[in-house]
Amino acid sequence: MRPFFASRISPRMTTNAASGTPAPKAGTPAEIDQLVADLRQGSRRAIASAITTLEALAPTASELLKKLQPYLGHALIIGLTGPPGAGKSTLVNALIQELRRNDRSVGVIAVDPSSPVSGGAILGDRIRMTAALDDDGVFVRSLASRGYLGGLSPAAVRVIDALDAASFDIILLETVGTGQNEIDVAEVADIRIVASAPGLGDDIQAMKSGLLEIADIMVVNKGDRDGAERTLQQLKGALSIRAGQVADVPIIKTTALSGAGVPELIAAIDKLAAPILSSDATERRRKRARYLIARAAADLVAERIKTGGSDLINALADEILTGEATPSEAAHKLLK
Ligand SMILES: Nc1nc2c(ncn2[C@@H]2O[C@H](COP(=O)(O)OP(=O)(O)OP(=O)(O)O)[C@@H](O)[C@H]2O)c(=O)[nH]1
Ligand SMILES: [Mg+2]
Repeated sequence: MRPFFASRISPRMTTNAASGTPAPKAGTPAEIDQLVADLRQGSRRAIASAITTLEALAPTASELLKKLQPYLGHALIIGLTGPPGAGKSTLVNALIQELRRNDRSVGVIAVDPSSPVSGGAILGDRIRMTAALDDDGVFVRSLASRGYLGGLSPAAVRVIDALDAASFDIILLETVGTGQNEIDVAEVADIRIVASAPGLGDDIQAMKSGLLEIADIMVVNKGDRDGAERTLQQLKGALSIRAGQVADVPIIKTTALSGAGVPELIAAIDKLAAPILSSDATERRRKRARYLIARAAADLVAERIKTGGSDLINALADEILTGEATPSEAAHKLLK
């Protein structure tokens, strides 16, 4: 059966640039236009160059980001998160292979803090083990987490736009969960998959920190391991009491190493994706944009306060000291 949203990607016009080949830097408005045009044609060089520009916050990043906007909204954005070592990268690899069998193109952004502790491996290494590098329907980029503890940095969010504008059908975001400083995967992904696995220590405990709350789909990976069934039953129990929600979150058992369960996982994704993809893409993007504005504003205010604050902030601080205002009232005044 054809997937209901088959790839719209036109045949790639250019040959693969060897990975790591520095693409020419787009600087002038005309060069940025050319970069966007090449990226739209599927040039890997252009995609790589755009991502580098956006990630490094090069001076032209803002201009590029603006010029990508008219081309956004095609991709289904899937967040894949879960504790270190659950097998997320291996699962990404298995998902890529299965999606490519269905002729769907995949862009991957992996925030890769892979520590020796977790037993995780750099995603790039895993992908290199596959044929993905020779495939124009796949683009993988690992981003350093840069102090964002395994979540998405603001740079990673910009990179999504480059992959979306390049018309990838699916964009997979691999992160290690959610933390304070991070752009919340839950806020930018259309579908959130939370992966777990037996043997991560305290099975369900490892899933705390709000991960259960954000899951649209749960995966119990390492299905070949003893204890997978037990982990699955525990998750079922935990999900059934998930606050205020009917427990209809599918739980899929996978063995990422062999690919077992991956077609079932994709079927679960497609089921959730159907209404999302037929909904208004502009509204989905608007929701994301609102969240990003809120984040940027919060970061800006935090930065201003850290660097000594403005007269207004200092005055508000004094209002708190004298009991004139609560912190929350002061925040309201600040945003007036
Ligand atoms: N037995 C078994 N091992 C697996 C499976 N999937 C992944 N692994 C192994 O689990 C270890 C961690 O896999 P990764 O895919 O790197 O895990 P990760 O969740 O991406 O790890 P981090 O990126 O560090 O958070 C590796 O040694 C994998 O080979 C599986 O289905 N079965
Ligand atoms: Mg990983």
